[in-house]
Amino acid sequence: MTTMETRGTVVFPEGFVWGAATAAYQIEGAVREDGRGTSIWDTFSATPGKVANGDTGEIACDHYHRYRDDVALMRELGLRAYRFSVAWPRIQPDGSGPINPAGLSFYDKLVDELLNAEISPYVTLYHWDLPQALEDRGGWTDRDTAYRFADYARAVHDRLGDRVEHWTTLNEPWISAYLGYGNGVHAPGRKDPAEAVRAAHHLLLGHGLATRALREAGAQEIMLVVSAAPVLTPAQVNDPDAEISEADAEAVERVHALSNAHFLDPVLRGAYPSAVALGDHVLDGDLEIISAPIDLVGINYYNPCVVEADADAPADAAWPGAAGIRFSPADAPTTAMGWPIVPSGLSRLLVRLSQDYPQVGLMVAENGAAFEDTVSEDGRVRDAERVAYLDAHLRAAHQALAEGADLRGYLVWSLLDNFEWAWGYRCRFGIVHVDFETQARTVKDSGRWYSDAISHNGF
Ligand code: IFM
Repeated sequence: MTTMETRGTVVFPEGFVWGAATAAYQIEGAVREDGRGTSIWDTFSATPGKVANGDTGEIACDHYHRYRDDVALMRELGLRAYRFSVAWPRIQPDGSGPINPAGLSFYDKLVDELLNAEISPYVTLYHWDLPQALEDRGGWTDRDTAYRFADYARAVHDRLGDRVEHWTTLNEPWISAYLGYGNGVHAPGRKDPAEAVRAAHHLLLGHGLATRALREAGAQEIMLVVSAAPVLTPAQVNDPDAEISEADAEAVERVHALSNAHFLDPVLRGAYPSAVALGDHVLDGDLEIISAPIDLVGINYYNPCVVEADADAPADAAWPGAAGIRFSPADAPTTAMGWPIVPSGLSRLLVRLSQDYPQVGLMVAENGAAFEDTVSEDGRVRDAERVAYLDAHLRAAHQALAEGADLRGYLVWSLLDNFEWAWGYRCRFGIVHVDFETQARTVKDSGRWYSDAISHNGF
C-alpha cells in the first residue's frame, strides 16, 4: 500500500457522532443458547464449501458472554455511539409467532450497559441473519416475510424503545438480495437473478412496514443503511474531471441506478429507477408504504464501483440489468482483501447523495479495512495501514462536509475482528484485535488513534 496523504488539522462539527459498528452473527456466538433459533447463516456456514476454512459464527467473538467487557472497552476508547444488530432468531426462533423473552433480555442488558457507559445504542434490526424457518417458506422472495419483519421490529421496540432512540431497519439490502439470492455467495445461497429482484422489493417493503410500526410505537430516529459506492469509470478514479464517452456515462448512471438508487429512490422518492426490472411482485400501494419518511441514510463505504461500456460484457448474476457493462477494480492500493483504497470516493458519494436526497441526513454507518494484523511480542498491534486508512477516509468525510453534505457521524467498521461472512475469520477489520483461540482483546494502534480523534473531535 502506498502512503495516503495525512497533513493538516481536521475538526468536525459540534455534535458529530463518533462510534463503531458490529453485527450479531459476526460477533455474538452462543448460537444455541437461551432458545435462539437457527438462522440462514448457521445453515449456510455449516454447508461445506460455502465459507473459507469452514468457519462459522458458532463462537465468533463470544460477545454474548463478554458483552460487559466489550462495553468497558468501548468506554475506554471513548466511543459515543455503538451500532449493533439484533439477531431475529433470538427474538422469534421461527421468525414469527411467540417472542422469546430470553433473547430480548440479552439486548436489554446490552442497552443498559451501553447507557451506563454513556454510549448511545444504534440498533439495527436486520443484518442478514434471517430465521431459517422463514427461508424454508421462501425467505425474502416471499412477500409474507416483509410483514413478519414488521412484527419482529415492533416486538424489539416494545422492549427497548424506552431507552433506544436510534433505529435502523435493514443493513445493506443490496447484499441480502443480490449476493443472497442472485449469485449465492451469501446465505441463503440461492442463484436466481429474478428471485434477487423480488427479494430486493420485499426487503424494501419490510423496511417500509417496519418504519411504519416503529413510528407508531414512537421511534425518534429511523435510518436505512445501504452499501453505497460511487460509480466511476477507470479514468475518473484518479481524475474526477476526466472526460468520458456517452456510452461510459450511460454505464455509470445505469450501475448507480442498479445499486444505490435501487434502494434510495423507492424510499426517498417513492419510485424505482427505470433501470430496475420490475415484475408482478410490486403491488399497488407498495411504494407508498416503502416511502414512509425516514431521518437518516447510513452509507457503508469500502470502495468505488468502476465500470465502462463494453458491448460484449454479459450480465452478472449479482447485476441483472448490467449487460454491456464491464466491471473492474479501481487502479489503487488495496487492503488485505484486495479492495482498492479510494478515500476520495467517499466524499464524492456523500456530496452526490446529499444533493440527490436533500431531505435526509447522512451517516457513515460503516467504513474500515482488513489488514494482516499481528500482536507483537510487546503486546502491541502496529496497524499503521489502518491508521492511514482511517485518517484518509475521515479527511474525505470532512471534505464532503465542506462541500455541503449533511453528514452527521462516522461509525468505524469494526469494533472487533470478527466473522467476515464468506471470508471467515481471515479478514480482520477490528480496531480491537481478537485472538480467536483465547478470546483475548488487544486494542490496536488504530483503536488508540481513533480514540484520540474522538476526544479531540478531529485530529
Ligand atoms: O463485515 C461486513 C459487514 O457485515 C457489512 N458491511 C461490509 C462489512 C465488510 O465486508
